[in-house]
Amino acid sequence: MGFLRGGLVLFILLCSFEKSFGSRKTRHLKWDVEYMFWSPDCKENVVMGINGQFPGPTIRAKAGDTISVLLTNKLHTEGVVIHWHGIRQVGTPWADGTASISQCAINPGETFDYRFIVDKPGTYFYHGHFGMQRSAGLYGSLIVDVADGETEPFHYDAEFNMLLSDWWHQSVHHQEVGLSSKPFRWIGEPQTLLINGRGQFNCSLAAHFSNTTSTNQCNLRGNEQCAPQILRVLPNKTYRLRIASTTALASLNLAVGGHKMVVVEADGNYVQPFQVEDIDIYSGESYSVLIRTNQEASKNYWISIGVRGRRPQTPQALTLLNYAPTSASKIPFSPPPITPTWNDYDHSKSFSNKILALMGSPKPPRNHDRRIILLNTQNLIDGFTKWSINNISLHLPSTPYLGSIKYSLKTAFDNKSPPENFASDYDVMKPPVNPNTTTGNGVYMLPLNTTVDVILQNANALEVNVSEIHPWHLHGHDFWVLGYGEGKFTKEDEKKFNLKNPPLRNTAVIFPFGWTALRFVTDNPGVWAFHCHIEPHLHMGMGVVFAEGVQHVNGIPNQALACGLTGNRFMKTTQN
Ligand SMILES: *[C@@H]1O[C@H](CO)[C@@H](O)[C@H](O)[C@H]1NC(C)=O
Ligand SMILES: *[C@@H]1O[C@H](CO)[C@@H](O)[C@H](O)[C@H]1NC(C)=O
Ligand SMILES: *[C@@H]1O[C@H](CO)[C@@H](O)[C@H](O)[C@H]1NC(C)=O
Ligand SMILES: *[C@@H]1O[C@H](CO)[C@@H](O)[C@H](O)[C@H]1NC(C)=O
Ligand SMILES: *[C@@H]1O[C@H](CO)[C@@H](O)[C@H](O)[C@H]1NC(C)=O
Ligand SMILES: *[C@@H]1O[C@H](CO)[C@@H](O)[C@H](O)[C@H]1NC(C)=O
Ligand SMILES: *[C@@H]1O[C@H](CO)[C@@H](O)[C@H](O)[C@H]1NC(C)=O
Ligand SMILES: [Cu+2]
Repeated sequence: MGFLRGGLVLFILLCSFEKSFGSRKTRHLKWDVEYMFWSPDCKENVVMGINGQFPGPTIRAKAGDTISVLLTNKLHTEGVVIHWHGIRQVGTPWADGTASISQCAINPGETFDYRFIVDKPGTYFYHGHFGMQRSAGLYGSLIVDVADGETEPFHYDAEFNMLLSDWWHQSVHHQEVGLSSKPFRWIGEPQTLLINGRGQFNCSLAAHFSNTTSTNQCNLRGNEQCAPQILRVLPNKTYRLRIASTTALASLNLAVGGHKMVVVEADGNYVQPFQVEDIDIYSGESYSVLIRTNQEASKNYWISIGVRGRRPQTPQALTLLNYAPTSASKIPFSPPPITPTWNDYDHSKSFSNKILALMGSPKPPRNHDRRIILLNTQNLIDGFTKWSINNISLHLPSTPYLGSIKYSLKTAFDNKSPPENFASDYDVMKPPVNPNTTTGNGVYMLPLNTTVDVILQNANALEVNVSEIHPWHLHGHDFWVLGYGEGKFTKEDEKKFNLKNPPLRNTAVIFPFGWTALRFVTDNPGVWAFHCHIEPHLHMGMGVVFAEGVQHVNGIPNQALACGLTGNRFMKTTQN
């Protein structure tokens, strides 16, 4: 009797457990990272692949799931880490995958268990975050569906995933040496733009529409590594395109010939739906757009991606929207959509300003506790070209901050707090009067439960009348984008902040000679990188580090600490 009753209670407990947590899974993955031959753009090269794939495998999970990636470094001579871009890592800051910040790089032959919860549905991706390994091809998609029983606030019949990147023929090692040489050698524009790791160099899928005889028509059978993935659709349906950009450099614009797009998600957050002909997407961003297949089904349509914000020297990336039952080999009747002029910033700003939070999204606190103004400048150190933030070019320490701050290892990095503003007489419209700057690795220490405003202030680079686009990405958080403006930010500009429905994002761009205002609340103990997502810019020092309530972080795995000064400490404690 007692046994039966006990059994019944256990049964009821199990049922209720199933109900609340039953759908939450741990998804176990085993990955090997290695260099391999691949032909991303029909020209064979060396890429950094995962389990023999490029791009790496797509992770698909449901909100609330735990992801466990047992990552083994099969590179022979360098460390590796992987960052899960857009995942906030609440409670697991050591799994953020930033070398020198959240963990020690994983040495050749070693394995690290990245274990974290994906708490929010959305379109995300992952990528290397050590040296310039993202440029070497270490990336893939991470898609989080709504939890069982939940629904998205929009309807669609099916979806496609489009991970966008840019590709150079020169090796990443060659690129890194060039960037850190005197005089500096710029990497130049990419040879090819890739969609899901596929592009075509020295031939065009749409050569017929070109008036130059130098453009060859691609001659692909369809099974090549560089053959485009065609989006096969049925008429009169709604498709969700999940678009993410992990480019090293290029700002992109995407359009679907003959079809309008309705933007519904940005960086894993729902936005108020709005319709556009094309979207701009910067490195580090993601969007979901809906398209309706309401065009003539007897034709195919181009999907085209082109470069913005820099004088383009890279052909458009193309693929086809193929309506069943039309043959995919049928060339569309009109040329691919034309990318808006590279320096038509009004077009870009108009798009950015349309992005607003969906009704019911969390609203920002009305006031800030602290305001950090970050001036972005291009500089020189002993003749080496750098990027700096408030006159400091970030040079990461050998001991990761998470461990060194947790264990108060004061000699691990510069304890002086970096500047929170810049000289009021600095003219952002002119090249720096004195271009000289210094390297540093100080940290902005942020107490918990603080509302922080960050004003990103763009400026003139070293060359007269040149100011570049920088997409800034924050780890560990989404921030509200309160506004964009021209010239130097002033106290007056604060009145124009959008506190009503600013979008939550993890990446926001600063336009040339402009500023962007962000707000976030320090509610996630950890050490978080905040940096320009352009790979060579970060490599040249364009980033800062925020430390947030690190004393509340418990359970850092020893493996994340096994280098630098924390490495010594870890060895001592295990010997005792
Ligand atoms: C481009 O393709 C043409 C024709 O297929 C070939 O002759 C030429 O060598 C190629 N150029 C490069 C740079 O690969
Ligand atoms: C090719 O030339 C025709 C006629 O001059 C022009 O209408 C068309 O826009 C051109 N196409 C491209 C891709 O330049
Ligand atoms: C799609 O819908 C349109 C209008 O609703 C209709 O005219 C057309 O026949 C439909 N096409 C197909 C293939 O169902
Ligand atoms: C900048 O540093 C260089 C040495 O790297 C020096 O020659 C130059 O005078 C400095 N410029 C200024 C304006 O201080
Ligand atoms: C950066 O540092 C140099 C050298 O100390 C100084 O002359 C210059 O004014 C500083 N620039 C800014 C933007 O603060
Ligand atoms: C955070 O700070 C606000 C006011 O600054 C206070 O009302 C609130 O209780 C604090 N929350 C926590 C969790 O400490
Ligand atoms: C920079 O821009 C200003 C204003 O548009 C112009 O007067 C000046 O000639 C430009 N200078 C150079 C070097 O291009
Ligand atoms: Cu940048």
